[in-house]
Amino acid sequence: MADCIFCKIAQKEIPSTLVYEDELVAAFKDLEPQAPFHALVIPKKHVESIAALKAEDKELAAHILCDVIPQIAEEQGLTEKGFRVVANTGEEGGQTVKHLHFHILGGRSMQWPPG
Ligand code: IU
Repeated sequence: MADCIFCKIAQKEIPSTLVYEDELVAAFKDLEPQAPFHALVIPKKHVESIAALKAEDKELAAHILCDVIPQIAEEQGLTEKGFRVVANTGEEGGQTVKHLHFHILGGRSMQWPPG
């Protein structure tokens, strides 16, 4: 999508610190990290949010959750101690960038409930 900053990051029109990339997915360090490790996993195709996922996106969503996130967690040494995955969705969900993204946060103890 022309004006989407995460599409531009996925297309490398805007630089980012990539931690993972394949044909379908990119993951890059968050510019305002909220934990010692904080990355965002995005589909390269524009999907607004979890609420906008369609049946045709099942393989993509499964790939992100079953393959990409566990691989990044393992590579970053987060698997044993644990980490948090967050997908803020919509206005009340606190989503500020309207391109689906999964935050991976790790390297410190997390609190619950979130704010
Ligand atoms: P949110 O779930 O939509 O609120 O998260 C958006 C995140 O994207 C937030 O943590 C920002 O720091 C992050 N981010 C970024 O890493 N690079 C950018 O160019 C922009 C936002 I815009």
